[in-house]
Amino acid sequence: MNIPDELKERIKTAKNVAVFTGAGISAESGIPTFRGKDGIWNKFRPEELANFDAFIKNPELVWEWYNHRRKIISETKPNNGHFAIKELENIFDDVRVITQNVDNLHKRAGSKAIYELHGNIEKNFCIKCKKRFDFIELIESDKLLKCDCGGLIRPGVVWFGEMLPEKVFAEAENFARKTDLFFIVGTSAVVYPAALMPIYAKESGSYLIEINIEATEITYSVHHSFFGQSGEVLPELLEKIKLILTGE
Ligand code: BV8
Ligand code: ZN
Repeated sequence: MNIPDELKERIKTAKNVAVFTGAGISAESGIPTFRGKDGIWNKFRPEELANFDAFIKNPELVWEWYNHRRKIISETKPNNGHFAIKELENIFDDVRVITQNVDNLHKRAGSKAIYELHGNIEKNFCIKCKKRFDFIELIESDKLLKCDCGGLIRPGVVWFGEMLPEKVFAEAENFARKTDLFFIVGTSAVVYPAALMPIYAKESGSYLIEINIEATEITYSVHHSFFGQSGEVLPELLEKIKLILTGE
């Protein structure tokens, strides 16, 4: 793996590091991506399921789809890419994950600072009284669940057409603007406003590093891309960073 000289210099002085992730980082854990060839969207289109109207029109189908995804997630575990990101915390002063993923794998890998821009599939709430129903053992109950107020219980994820959690977004943006290094891992960078994060970082002088199996919408605007599986590239990059910092 070749590290450009400018990146070597940036690594030596970096303090604040963000890792912006998408579905691709969880692919090697066995969770299908959204738009890849085995993407979950291939069977359904976002417009069909990941939006509030679809849930009101056909709550059983949408609930079943999320339960299906929860089942997949419950059988997976973080991969070497997630663990390498966690390990960055031992190298740089302030490392934070800004994720679009709802699968909880960064938390299970031990990352301490995570901004979940699109919510979390294990969180649920009543659409009427907003009561939270986190970590229900939903997997047994394929059937739709109702709150004691009679309202439908929905997944605590951000659907298309919905606002992202304002405080989380603002804090993630604020940190992105303070970073020295900004990693972009396993995302097609087509979903907004999350895809603004790398732009905020670049505007503020951060060095952008993409890790993906192929070129994406963001490739033309990053400083350097490493093409390969994130579960392989990230651990290798971590070792290189350690060597650079020990002067070898
Ligand atoms: C909002 C939670 C408005 C739910 C998700 C036209 C143009 C621009 C924008 C829009 C538009 N029309 C509508 C919009 C807005 C829309 C949007 O951006 N649409 C896109 C599709 C065009 N955005 C919204 O609706 C957002 N809300 O705008 O609200 C508003 C404003 C004011 C007031 C009220 C409302 C809400 C967006 C959030 C949607 N929710 N998820 C759920 O999960 O079910 S989005 C969903 O996509 C996931 O969160 C996912 O993470 C995210 C992004 O996808 P990726 O993570 O990038 O995944 P993808 O499969 O695309 O790519 C995987 C990548 O990994 C690929 O590049 C692949 O090469 C790579 N890869 C694969 N394997 C590996 C790998 N890389 C490395 N290693 C590997 N092994
Ligand atoms: Zn309720």
